[in-house]
Amino acid sequence: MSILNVTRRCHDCGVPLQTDDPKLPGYISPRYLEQSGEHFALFCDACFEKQRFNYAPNEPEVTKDQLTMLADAQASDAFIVYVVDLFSFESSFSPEVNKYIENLPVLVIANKRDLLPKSVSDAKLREYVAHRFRCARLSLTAEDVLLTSLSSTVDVSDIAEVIASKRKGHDVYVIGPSQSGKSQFVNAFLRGYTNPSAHNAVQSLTYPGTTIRVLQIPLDASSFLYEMPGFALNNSICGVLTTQQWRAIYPQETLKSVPQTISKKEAICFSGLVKIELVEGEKTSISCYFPKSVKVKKFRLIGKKDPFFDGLYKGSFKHISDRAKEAHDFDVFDVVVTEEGGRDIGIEGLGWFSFVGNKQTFRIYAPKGVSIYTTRSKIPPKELSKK
Ligand SMILES: Nc1nc2c(ncn2[C@@H]2O[C@H](COP(=O)(O)OP(=O)(O)OP(=O)(O)O)[C@@H](O)[C@H]2O)c(=O)[nH]1
Ligand SMILES: [Mg+2]
Repeated sequence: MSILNVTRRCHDCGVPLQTDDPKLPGYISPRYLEQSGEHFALFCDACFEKQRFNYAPNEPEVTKDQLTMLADAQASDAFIVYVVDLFSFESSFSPEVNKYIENLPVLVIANKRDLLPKSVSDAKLREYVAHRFRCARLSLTAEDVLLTSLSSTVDVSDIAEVIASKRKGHDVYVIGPSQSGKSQFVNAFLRGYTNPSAHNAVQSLTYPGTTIRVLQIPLDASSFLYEMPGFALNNSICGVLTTQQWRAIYPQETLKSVPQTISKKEAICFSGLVKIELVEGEKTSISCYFPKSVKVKKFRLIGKKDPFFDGLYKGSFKHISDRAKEAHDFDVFDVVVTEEGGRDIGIEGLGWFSFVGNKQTFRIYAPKGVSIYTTRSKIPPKELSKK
């Protein structure tokens, strides 16, 4: 009786897979073949190289219910209180959301100021935040941004006054990404609140036309403040970690800059989550702003050896995502720096590094789906602030 052997083929190009000769079509590293179950789709190394370059950072997912709320906000000329987490918010904008609020008055609460060093001035941070909002096509100035470090005792009566004077009798919608501090703000607001209406003081209601529960606080006889559920963190590092891992990584104290240098043929890893390389440009000093628990480690790249992916394979990093364990679980972005001055490259939800722009090309490996961003420096590099 003859034996039927099923030949496995590349899921992309269809060429039969082989592990003998890397120079011939269909070559796949033996370890991928060993690890894969019978029903896994496999790619030859050549196709895999191609498909792991991804140039379109993800946007946060917004639900239909959230858009229903925003449509009401738009229709009623509401006042928007947009709460962001100063540690990381740069890729948290959704064009869908912004379409609804672009013509509404917006006050930004840039929260968690305590996580950023005191050495950077409030004025610079406010301008930085306004700039990021303008990049997202919301035309704000530094005047529209307030910095806060919210806690269970902080007094927000000055912010309540700003809102009262700017909302012109209209409803207020408190919106923003998950975990940015919206509830913390609303709780602080409630500490100085007296009900000016005949409505219930605070009510958790199913928002009309949706299935989401929302806090409603009367502001006068006919207008309310609504706290909207946060926008998803699906494009943040949080999206590829378990809740426990995310809690363990998230910064608990003010970030400190870790100085490093990077040259060609070197790679810097941020735990087992992100790797950066310098593809073009001179040796560059970088300041790394990552939570303390994220270990910053430099490797030399020798030949075809890649200590980052080898380390993931051997499980030798402290933080590894179950969703980013192998090379094909990572997106690769090449950031070509054309601007001069202080620049940042950040990984949403994990941290960023800053440097002086000098025509470098950085290659960033981040778990698939996690957004990276490049922008002017949130905290100007030391070399520039001395000048
Ligand atoms: N370090 C620091 N932590 C803060 C600050 N404000 C809020 N937090 C913490 O951030 C986390 C999220 O705060 P919440 O107020 O629940 O955030 P939220 O925007 O309501 O989040 P969702 O309900 O998920 O959309 C909590 O653990 C807070 O204790 C702040 O100013 N500094
Ligand atoms: Mg909340």
